[in-house]
Amino acid sequence: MKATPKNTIQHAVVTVVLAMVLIVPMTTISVNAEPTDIHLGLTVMLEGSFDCGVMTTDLNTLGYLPLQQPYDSNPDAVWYYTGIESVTAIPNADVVDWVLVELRDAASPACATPTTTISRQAGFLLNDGSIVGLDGTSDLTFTTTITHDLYVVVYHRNHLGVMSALSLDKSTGICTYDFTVSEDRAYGGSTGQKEIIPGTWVMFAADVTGDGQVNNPDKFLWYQYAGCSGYHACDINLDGQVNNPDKPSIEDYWNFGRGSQIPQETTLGLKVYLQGPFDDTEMTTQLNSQGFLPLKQPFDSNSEALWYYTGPEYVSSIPRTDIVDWVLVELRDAPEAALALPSTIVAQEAAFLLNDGTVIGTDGSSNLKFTQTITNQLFVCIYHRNHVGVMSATHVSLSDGVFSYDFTHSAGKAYGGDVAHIKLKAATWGMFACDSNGDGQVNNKDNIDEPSLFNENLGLSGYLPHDWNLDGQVNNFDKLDVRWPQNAGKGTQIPGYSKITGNGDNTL
Ligand SMILES: [Ca+2]
Ligand SMILES: [Ca+2]
Ligand SMILES: [Ca+2]
Ligand SMILES: [Ca+2]
Repeated sequence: MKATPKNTIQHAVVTVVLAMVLIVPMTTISVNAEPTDIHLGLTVMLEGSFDCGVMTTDLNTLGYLPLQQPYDSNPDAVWYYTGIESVTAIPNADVVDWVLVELRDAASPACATPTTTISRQAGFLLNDGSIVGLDGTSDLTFTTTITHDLYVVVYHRNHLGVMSALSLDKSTGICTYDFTVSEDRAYGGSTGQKEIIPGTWVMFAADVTGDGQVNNPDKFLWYQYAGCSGYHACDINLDGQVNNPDKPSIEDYWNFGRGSQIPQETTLGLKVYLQGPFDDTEMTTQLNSQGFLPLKQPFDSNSEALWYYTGPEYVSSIPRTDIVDWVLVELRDAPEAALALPSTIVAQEAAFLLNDGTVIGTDGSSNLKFTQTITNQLFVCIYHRNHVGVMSATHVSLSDGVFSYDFTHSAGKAYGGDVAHIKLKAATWGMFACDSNGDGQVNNKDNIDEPSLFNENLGLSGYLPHDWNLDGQVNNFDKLDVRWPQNAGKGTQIPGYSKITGNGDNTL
């Protein structure tokens, strides 16, 4: 996967949240539009520094705690945060360490993915487990608007973060939540946090790399820095030294293999049809059955095409028989459709299109996932190498944890309406075929003007730009049936790529 310069869509479970303040796509508008103060009374415990019901404060007494929040130290960490919280002195002798608190606004915990994050703030963890603000005593306070339900995430720089399994009661403006009293307080239950003594639950130690997993890279890093002292990610028990007391937590018999249960991905549920292979109820899979589908994504084949993309998506074999072809999915982040210009692209990924129109990842089973922060609204573009690309007419909204969009069931589902895609049959719409050169327009350049002339390809078989119906051959079925005369003059309506069409250069 890859890869616009800005970001990626990922299948990986471990991801990075990039923005300091994240805004949920405003799919619904709250009746409580005015921001309000939310006082958080949170309690968590860290496994590393846990000692007889409280936590040690060695980093504090040794003078190792930094005066500025440390979550900007590792851009690859799940908790990477560039906030400017700082103090002139550590305000309280009971401070254990800095923690990062994140608010997510979602209809359910499963939906509370990174895109639902609305605010973050660094604070201090005291030895009794309470989290306080920079003055060392008062509750952490956020001023924000909650549209759905409020979930809270707590990160520590070398422990696995936790998210509340329950939404916080915000009716009084004071939200208390104690993670330590039951496994069910953390999302993921006993895989989300650890019972350290009977009845007390703590955050799992030893994610020294900050990637949300405890595994070999943590162990390797620890051995690399063994013997160091100070404020160090590898000092798992927070005693100021990377020393033997840290070791059990990175050995196989302790937290090895654990991973954060905080929802980290957002799923895309997309449906689109291609006109060429559409066969009354679904699309044909003849390129697949004849073995013509390439194992590497094909969108690097034409640097002049609108869909030119050099990502590394590759499969060792085509994972299922109902795959029609590769498509390229692109995410744009803009306040409205008309402003979703190429400069708003935040991610691209090549994927497989199934014969029922479903878009899936290269693993052959999962929906596409992405971890981008959408600060405005999410718009989705879909490209095919010889069909005309489409963009969602409206922003894509989150439902049950999935950003779902179906381009197929009405003219208005593609931006631009009935000139953006074609009616295949009643209440069924698909992408225009015949854009052989990928410039977003169907005209003579796709047919008789280009060096790769249709007629010169006539009779060839394989994975070919002029095989508009995707049956594996360039033949008169592509040219002589309704598609070419019907589509000549059509062009993509994707913002930034649309042009005036019907310029007289469109006839056979
Ligand atoms: Ca790790
Ligand atoms: Ca230590
Ligand atoms: Ca074209
Ligand atoms: Ca054909």
